[in-house]
Amino acid sequence: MYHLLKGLHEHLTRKEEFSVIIIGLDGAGKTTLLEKIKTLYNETPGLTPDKIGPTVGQNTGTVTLPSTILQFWDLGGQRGIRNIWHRYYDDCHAVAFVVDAEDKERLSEGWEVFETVLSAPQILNVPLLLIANKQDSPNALSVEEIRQDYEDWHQRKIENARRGAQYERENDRRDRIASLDVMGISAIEGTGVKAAVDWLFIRVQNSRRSVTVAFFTCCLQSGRDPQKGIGR
Ligand SMILES: Nc1nc2c(ncn2[C@@H]2O[C@H](COP(=O)(O)OP(=O)(O)OP(=O)(O)O)[C@@H](O)[C@H]2O)c(=O)[nH]1
Ligand SMILES: [Mg+2]
Repeated sequence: MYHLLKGLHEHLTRKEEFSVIIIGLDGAGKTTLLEKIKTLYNETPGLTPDKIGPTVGQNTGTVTLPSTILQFWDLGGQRGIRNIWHRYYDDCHAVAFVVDAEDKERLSEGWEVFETVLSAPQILNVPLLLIANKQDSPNALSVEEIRQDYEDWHQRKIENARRGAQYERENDRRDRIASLDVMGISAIEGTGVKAAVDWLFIRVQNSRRSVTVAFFTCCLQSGRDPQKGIGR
């Protein structure tokens, strides 16, 4: 019992590291968001917007919170680069999908890409936050308008594809859409950025806790030492 409690204590007080991927179309503001996160949370400020160019590959940033380390992976959003995103899915604990709420012309393109992300089996149960960026712009759609635009787009799509297996898969996706969280930010001004990081932090913590509870329940039932982990 001593080992069990010691293991539980060590497990709960250890700073765990979680990976968050930031994806979305090119120009959505992902790198501006990452750099603003660095400025808000780290001693060394991130790059200012005038120093940021299109991302070819990835950028990373780390934020150390009292109990957790969040490692952000900002992935380039240009068409030719999107096909590397899936390589990050297996190891990520949360997904932030950024849309440019000001660029109405490209919303449909964004939703097409968003749907392929939603349907990736590796991240089916991973917390996913939809971020409506550029809320500082007077032309930006609000959070509610962005959600509505996505729902309308999705509705049109399933009406065009009400057939067999494809329609059945839509039921799973509809559940995810119903519980989809959308938050508005301005990566340039920093408005809403801390709230979005809080959301990601809370969601990865919650998923960690459910894994921890399942793990220690398993150890209690089997008499296994939790410090030795599963499978030894
Ligand atoms: N008005 C406004 N402009 C923004 C905001 N965030 C980013 N931008 C601008 O949007 C443009 C694209 O920003 P990036 O951060 O490079 O976009 P990205 O999503 O990283 O693009 P890729 O690296 O090509 O995938 C730049 O001109 C930014 O200054 C914002 O919150 N408000
Ligand atoms: Mg970028």
